[in-house]
Amino acid sequence: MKIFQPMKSSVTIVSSDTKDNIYMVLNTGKSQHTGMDTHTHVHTHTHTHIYFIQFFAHYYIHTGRAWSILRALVVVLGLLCVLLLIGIIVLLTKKTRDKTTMLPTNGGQNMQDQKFCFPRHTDTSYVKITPDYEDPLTHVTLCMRYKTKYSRKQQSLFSLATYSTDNAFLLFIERTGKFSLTVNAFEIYTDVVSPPDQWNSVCASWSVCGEAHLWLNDKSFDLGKISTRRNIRTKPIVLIGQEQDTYGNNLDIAQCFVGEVNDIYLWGHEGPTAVVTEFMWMKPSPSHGKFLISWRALNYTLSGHVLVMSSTTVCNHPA
Ligand SMILES: [Ca+2]
Repeated sequence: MKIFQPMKSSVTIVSSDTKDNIYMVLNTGKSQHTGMDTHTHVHTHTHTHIYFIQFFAHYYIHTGRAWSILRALVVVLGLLCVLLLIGIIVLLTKKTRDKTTMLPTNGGQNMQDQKFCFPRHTDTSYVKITPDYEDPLTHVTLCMRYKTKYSRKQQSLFSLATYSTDNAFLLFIERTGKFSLTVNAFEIYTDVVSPPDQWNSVCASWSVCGEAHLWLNDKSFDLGKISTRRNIRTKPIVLIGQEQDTYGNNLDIAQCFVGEVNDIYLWGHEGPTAVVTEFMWMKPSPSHGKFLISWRALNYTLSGHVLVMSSTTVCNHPA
């Protein structure tokens, strides 16, 4: 126990030692026992400094200075631990947030490292995707990757139909093995040949002003103008693997796609160059822009014989 109590012009310091003796040290240089203890005896001492030394020895050792230092250390260590914990939480939160921006935002499925395999010639196998947009489109950019064994076969890569127009936005490989692009039923034939037996990255864009472009792997092609002045209507149906001749129907086995597809993206805003460049060169696939279709958040349904598999799994289809 220790009590510090000012008394008029003098200082009274009472301290208990290990024998429960209580000493009063006065600034007059005399010490008196307080008489509060059962082992009472009174000391009068003229050597003030000795009592101060005794007192401080008691104070530092017996009355808890060591405990105070220990407590301070524990508090400091505790604070450091709390700061460390806060730092870790902040870092983890940031990492989670960064990761979250790459995850599906529309409830769709993240298809990264997967692909669709169309192994057979059919008129029933397709992937149906419903892009979600509320206003008619004045700009469209499509990007996707595909692989097929066929060099000279009609194949639909991306068929977007609206209620009023079946070929509202169609990327197609003609019997010649060359691409064609159709927007609102206006068709452009290209001289760009689809290479067989390899993965191809292809993009196509159109704006309501008429400009149309095609990109294939490391090359870009100005397709001139597609003379439709209409927007692409809302509530479209997209089929991968089949070509629609009516809204979601009238499929032709001669135009089915046989092979593998992945990384399907559709954007509805201006400036296709930036997203196409990212798509062609960046790994992983594009992270910016507002998607109408995103491979990282894909809402789709399967029909017929379409396989969803890892991008490293072999998709066998007949030669
Ligand atoms: Ca059609």
